[in-house]
Amino acid sequence: MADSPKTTRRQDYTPPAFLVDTVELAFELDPKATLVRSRLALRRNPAAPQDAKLRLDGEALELLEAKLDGAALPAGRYSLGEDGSLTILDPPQSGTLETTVRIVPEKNTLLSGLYTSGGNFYTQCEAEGFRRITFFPDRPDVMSRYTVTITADRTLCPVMLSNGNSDGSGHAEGNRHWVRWVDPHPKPSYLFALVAGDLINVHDQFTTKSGRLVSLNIWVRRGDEDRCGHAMDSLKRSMKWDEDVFGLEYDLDIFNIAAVSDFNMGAMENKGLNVFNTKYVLAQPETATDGDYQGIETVIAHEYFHNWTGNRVTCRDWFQLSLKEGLTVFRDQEFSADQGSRAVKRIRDVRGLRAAQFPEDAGPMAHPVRPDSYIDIDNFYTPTVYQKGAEVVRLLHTRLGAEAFRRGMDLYISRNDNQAVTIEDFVGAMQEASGVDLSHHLHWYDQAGTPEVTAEDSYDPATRRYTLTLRQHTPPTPGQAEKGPLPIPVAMGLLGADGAELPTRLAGENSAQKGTRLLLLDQAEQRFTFEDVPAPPVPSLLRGFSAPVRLKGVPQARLRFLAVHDTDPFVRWDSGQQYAAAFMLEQVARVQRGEAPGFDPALAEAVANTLDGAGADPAFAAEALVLPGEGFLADQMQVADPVAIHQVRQAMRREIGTACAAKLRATYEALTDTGPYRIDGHSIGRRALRNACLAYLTAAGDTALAAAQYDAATNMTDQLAALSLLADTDSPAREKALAAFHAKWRGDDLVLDKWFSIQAMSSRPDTLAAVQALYAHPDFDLKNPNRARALIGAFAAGNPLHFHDAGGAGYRFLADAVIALDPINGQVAARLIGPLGLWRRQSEARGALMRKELERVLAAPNLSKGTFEKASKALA
Ligand code: B3K
Ligand code: ZN
Repeated sequence: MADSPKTTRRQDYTPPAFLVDTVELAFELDPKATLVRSRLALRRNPAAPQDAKLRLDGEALELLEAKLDGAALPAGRYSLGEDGSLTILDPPQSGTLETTVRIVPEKNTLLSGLYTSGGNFYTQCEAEGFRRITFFPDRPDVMSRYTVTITADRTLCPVMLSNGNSDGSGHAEGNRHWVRWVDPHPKPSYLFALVAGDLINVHDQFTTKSGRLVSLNIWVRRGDEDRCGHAMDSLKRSMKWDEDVFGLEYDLDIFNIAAVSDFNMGAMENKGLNVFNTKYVLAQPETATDGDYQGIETVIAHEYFHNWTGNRVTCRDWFQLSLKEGLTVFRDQEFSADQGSRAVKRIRDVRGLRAAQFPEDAGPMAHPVRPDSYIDIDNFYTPTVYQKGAEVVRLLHTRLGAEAFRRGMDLYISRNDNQAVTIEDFVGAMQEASGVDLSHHLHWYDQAGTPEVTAEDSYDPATRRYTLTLRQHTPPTPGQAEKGPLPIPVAMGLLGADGAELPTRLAGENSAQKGTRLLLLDQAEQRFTFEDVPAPPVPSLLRGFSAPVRLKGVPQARLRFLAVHDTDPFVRWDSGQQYAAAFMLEQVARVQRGEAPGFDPALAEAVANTLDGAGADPAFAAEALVLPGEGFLADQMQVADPVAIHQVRQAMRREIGTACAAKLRATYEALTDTGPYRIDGHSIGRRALRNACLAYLTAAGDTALAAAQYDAATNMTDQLAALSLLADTDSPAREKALAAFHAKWRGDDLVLDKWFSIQAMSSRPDTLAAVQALYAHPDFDLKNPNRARALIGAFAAGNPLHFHDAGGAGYRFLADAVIALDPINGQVAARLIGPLGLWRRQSEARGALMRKELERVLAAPNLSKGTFEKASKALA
C-alpha cells in the first residue's frame, strides 16, 4: 500500500527560503503538448535560514531544460523529487533560473493548472495548481511581478489573455501569433491566469472615482454574448459600491472575466482576469432562475472584491484562508444587502449557514475558521472558512460599529498592501483603529464547533428589576475536547406584553436606551440586570443573528409572541421557524412511536397572517412561509430520522395547504404578473411568494395548478418551480413536462443541469432507480463538474429521504460514483463524498452501511489525497 499522504501543520510554518522578484513566462500553446518557458529572478530571503534549500514545487511536469544564470544545469546540480519538485543544489545567493517544461492541457481532467474545455485553454491555480504549469515556490507568501507571453495558432486562439495590462502583440511563424501581458502588481502564483481560444467579448467601461477609465470585458463562447448583461451590470455596481463603502478603487486599465463550462468551483479572482463557471455569468429570464441571478450578482461581487481583500493584501499561508475568504464573503453579503432587502438577505445567509456550516461543525470534518492542519488544502474551502469566517468578521462590525470597522479596514489595507499576512494582522488593525481589546476575539478563529447559548430570566415586581442570565457552551469537536467561552455579542431588546419595544437601562447606566442594544457575553455565564422594567418583559435575543451560535430553549409561547411582535425582522422570521421546528420534531417523535403526526392550528394561523400582511414585503413573507427544511430538522436531532422527518414535513405542508387553500389561491392569483420580467427585489419577492403558495396548494393535492404554471411560464423561475413540484407527483403532467423540458433545453448545459437535479431531488419512491438511469443517460458527463454535482451532489446532499435508503443503496450509489470520479477529478470527488461522512448523526444501522461504503472508497487504488482525507477522517 502507498504511503499515507502527508499532513501540513500550521505550527510548522517557515518563511520561504528564496523570493522571486520577477517571473517571465512564455507559453507555446498546444492542447497535446504545451511548452512553458519560465525565467525567475530569485534571491535568498533574508528572513529565512541562510542554509535553506532552493526547492521549487512541480506536479505532472516534464522537464526539458534547466539553466542557472544562462548556463545549463549539469545533472549533479539539481534533483527531481518523487513529489515532482525540483531542488537546486548549492544555489547562489541570487540568480536567474530558467526552465522549460512540457504539459498536456487536453489530458488535464483535474481542471487544476492549464487545461482545455471545448477546445479553449483555461487555468485554475488556487490553491496549488501553478505547480502544474511550471516549477515554482508555489505558496502565497512568494509575491512576484509577472510578464507573460502567449503564442498560439491564430485560428484556434484568436483571443489570448493573462493578468494585468496588455503590452504588445505580433505575428509568429506559421499561422501563429503572440501577445504579451504585464501585471504591474506583485502577486502570489495562485493568482496567475491564462485564457486563450475562440472567445467573444461583451464590452463596457467604468471610470473610477479618481478618473481611471477601465475597460470591462466578459469573454464567452460564441452564442452566449446575449446572456452577459446581468453579470456586467453586477460588476459595475460592485466597483461603485467598493468605492463608496470601503473607498477601494480598481487598479488596472482592464478587467477581464472569462466564463468556462468545465470548472471545479464557482469562480476565481485571478488578478485582472477572473475565471468564472458559466453558471455564475450567463443568464436570461428564460434560462436562469431568480436564484441564479442572485448567485451571479454575489459571485461577481465576491471575486471583484477580492482584488483588495485577497489580491493586494494576500494570505501568508493557506491556514489564513479565511483572512481573504471570510472577509470577502462579509463584503459580498453587505453589497447584496445594499442592493435589495437587508433583512431578507440576512435570513437567507443564516439559512445557508445553518444548512451547511452547522452540520460541518457537528461532523468529522469540523475545523476552526483557521484550521490547524490539512492533508489537502482544497478540502478546506468550506462553509466554516467562508460563511462562519464571514460571521466572525461581522462580529467585529457589530461590536465596533460601521465607522470604527471602516477605520480598521483602512488601516489593514494601507499597512499590509502588497504583503502576505495573517489573521492577527487583520484583527490587530481592527483593535488599533478602534481602541477595543480584541485579543479574546481571536479564539473565534481557533476554536471549532457551534456555541450553544441559553437564557434564563426573572422579574422582581418589588424592585422592578429584570435579570437575564446568559450561558454559553460549545460541544467538543474531533481533536478539540475542551472548549472555552467566546466573546458573543448578543443584540437584544425587551418587549412589553403588548408587543411594544421597551427602553432598556442596565444597572449602573444613567439613562435608558431605545431599541436594540448589545450585550457582550464573554464568559460561560453572565448575568445582566435591567432597571425600571414596568412588568415582566419578553426578551428578544440575537437580533439580526448577531453571532453564529445556536440559541436554545426559548419557550414556544415566547417564540409565538416574538414571531408576531418583534421589531427585528430576523427574530420575527427565526422565531416562526424555531416554533415550527420544535413542533415538527415532536411529531417526528410520534411517528417514530408508530403514531400519526398531529397538527398545530397555530401553524396555519401563522401562514394566514403572513399572507394577509404579505403585500408590504413579499420577499420576507416568502421566507416566513417556508417551513424549516429537512436538513435543518435533522441537524436538531441527536440521531436523525430522514424518513420520519420527510413524512412530518409533508404532512404539515398538506395540512397548511388544505387549511389555507382559499387564501393561498387568492394570493397566488393576485401575484400573477403580466408585465415584463424584472429582477429587482420586489419582483423576485413576488415570484417567490407566489411559488411558495403554489407549493402549499400542490402539497394539498392540486397538481393542475402546477401543470398550468409550467405550461404558461415565460421565465425559468416560474417554470422550474412548477417542474420541481410536479417532479414529486404521480401526475401524468410530470412525464410530459420533464420530456418537454429535456427536448427544449438539451443543447443548453446550464439548463440541462437543472433537469438532472430536479429528478435527483424528487421524493418519489422510484427516485434512486431514476438517478441510476440518469447516471447512464447520454447527456450525463462525469467529467463535467457542474453535471456531476447536478446529479450526484443533488441526490446525496439534497435528497436525504432517498440518499438514506434503509438498504444502503443510496450510499452505494454515491461511493460508486466517487470511486469512478476520483481518478478523473479528485477535487470534485472529495467534495461529493461529504454526505457519507456524516454517519454519526444517523441510526446505527445506517451508520454501519455508510462506514462500509467509506471503507470501500478508501480501498480504491491510487486514491487522491483529497478523497483520502475526507474518507479517512470520517472513519477516524
Ligand atoms: N478563491 C476561489 C476558490 C479557490 C478554490 C480552490 N480549490 C474562489 C473564491 O473564493 O472566490
Ligand atoms: Zn473567495
